[in-house]
Amino acid sequence: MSLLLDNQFKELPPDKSVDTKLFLETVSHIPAFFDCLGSSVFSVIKSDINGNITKIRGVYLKDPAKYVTLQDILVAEREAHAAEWPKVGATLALMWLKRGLRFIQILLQSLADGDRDENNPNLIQVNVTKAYQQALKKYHGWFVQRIFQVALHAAPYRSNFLKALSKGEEVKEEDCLANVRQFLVNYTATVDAIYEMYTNLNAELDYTV
Ligand code: EIS
Repeated sequence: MSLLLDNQFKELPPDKSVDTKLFLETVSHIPAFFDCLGSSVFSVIKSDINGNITKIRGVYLKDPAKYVTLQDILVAEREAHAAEWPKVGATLALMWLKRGLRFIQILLQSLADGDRDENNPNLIQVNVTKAYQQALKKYHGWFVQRIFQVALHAAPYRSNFLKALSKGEEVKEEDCLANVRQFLVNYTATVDAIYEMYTNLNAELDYTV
């Protein structure tokens, strides 16, 4: 069974609200995936994403009945921290987490679409760079952009990456990509819904780190 299919995102309800508990359960499987990518540069990224998830979970567990959806959390924090919001609490953690999720979405979509460097068909640098430019680059100053360059050099070969997505099992490339495409349906809808929520609540910030 593929790693991706084991941890499918659920279909959203018609109002596109994201259930906090289900969301946290599903994203909590993502950090472990970094361990199979090999390089220690990925541990920096893993701990950043882990930190985001821990922060959102911490808020949720304080009052699960109050924070049924992610929007419930943002709205409550807007009321509680009017001066600092949205640069505070789980609102800030989810603001960054969604960018990492968007990065993964664009990377997987690009692989599924068959974007590749014809001269180096087993490299994924074109796919990773596309995802970085669209999801993260504008939020990074020169230093973090340098970290990206290091991570880019450490990116696995396409064949190894697809194998890792399939939990180390030898599956045919086409079968793996079919799994990726299926995974992307609810995943993309969820990430889109979170972006839309940040726009609607005017919660998006564009400072650089
Ligand atoms: C935020 O971090 C915190 O997350 C947030 C709060 O402290 C806030 C305060 O302003 O800062 O500084 C972090 C930023 N996070 C801001 C940078 C971390 C290192 C990022 C290095 C860039 C690497 C780009 C990725 C290259 C990957 C190559 C992959 C090859 C396969 C399947 C691979 C998936 C990769 C997913 C990459 C996601 C990167 C996410 C980075 C997010 C970021 O820029 S709070 O913390 O509120 O929770 O306390």
